[in-house]
Amino acid sequence: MHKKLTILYIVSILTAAILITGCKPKAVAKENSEIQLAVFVPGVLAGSPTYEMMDKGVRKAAEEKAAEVKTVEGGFNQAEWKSQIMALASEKKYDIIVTSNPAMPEICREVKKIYTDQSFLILEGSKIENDTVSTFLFSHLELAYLHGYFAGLVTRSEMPGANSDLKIGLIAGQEYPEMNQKIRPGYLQGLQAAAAGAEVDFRVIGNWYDATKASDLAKSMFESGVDVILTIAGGANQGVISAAKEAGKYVLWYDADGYAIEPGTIIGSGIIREDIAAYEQTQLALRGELIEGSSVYVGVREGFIDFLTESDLYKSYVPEKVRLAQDKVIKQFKNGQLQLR
Ligand code: RBF
Repeated sequence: MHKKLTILYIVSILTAAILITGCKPKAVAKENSEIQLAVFVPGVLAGSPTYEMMDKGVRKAAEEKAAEVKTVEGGFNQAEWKSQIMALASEKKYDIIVTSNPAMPEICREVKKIYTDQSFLILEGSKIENDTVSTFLFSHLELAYLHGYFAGLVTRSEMPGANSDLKIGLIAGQEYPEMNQKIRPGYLQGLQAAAAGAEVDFRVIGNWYDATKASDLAKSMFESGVDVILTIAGGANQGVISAAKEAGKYVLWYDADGYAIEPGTIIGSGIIREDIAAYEQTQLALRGELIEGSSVYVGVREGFIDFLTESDLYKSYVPEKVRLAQDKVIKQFKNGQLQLR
């Protein structure tokens, strides 16, 4: 009798466990040939390397499993993104919709309230409690710190484009929480570590495509004593490059290898490995192992963020003294001595 009760007890616990875990459906659990994935680009692919990396990563994982991918460019009218995501979800055929930028989690959560079976993965997205969408976030504090530190070394240096003012610039497409709470503070913190008392001139374009406005802003910044600008403005970055080239000043490229775009003008480049994040998370989804509401937060130490120092162009335009100092701080992030989250 006692034994029977124990068995009953174990069976009921197991049933409860199955029911509880069963409540958290996994993203994908089908035959590979039936799997269809969607990538939603909140903007356009051209000129925004992180979006291109996302698409590339999803496609690589999909190819390995013969799954299909549909990529939709949402364009620059942000008011349309929600209805575009809603339209994708209403098709009820995409096992997961992958997208990227800090504004997307909220939009996807709202759509998820209506299409409850639709799974989402949002790169560059922050989690909330009891989340219904999966997010993958990179430490912008760390990447911006590395740029700020490098810009501090440059503005203090004897490089041909550097003047005696300790002033650096940051141009953003838009102001958004990640920009104001992570990128700007990280950039300033890095700058102060390399050049105490130096200033950041921060300007906002108001969109992610207006290269003419970006160029005007950059010109006025250079005229006011800025010698190096970090530009985070998608397609509008081109305007910053042309202004810098004309003025003999410098540009930092934030999140993808930019050295070859304008050698000698783009003298520093960071990278966010959004392709690897997209690839690995899509692989998880394709195996049915991406748990809804999961979140990941990574930085330099985990290998998803870096400042690129191996390029010959970097080596030829940046003096050794500056490179050695930059190497030191990168190493501190890599070995965990420095960590900003
Ligand atoms: N970054 C881009 O490179 N291109 C874009 O079109 C773009 N659009 C954005 C729209 C919104 C609403 C927000 C919040 C951010 C956008 N970003 C864009 C910034 C992007 O998510 C990321 O922070 C930066 O590209 C730096 O990696």
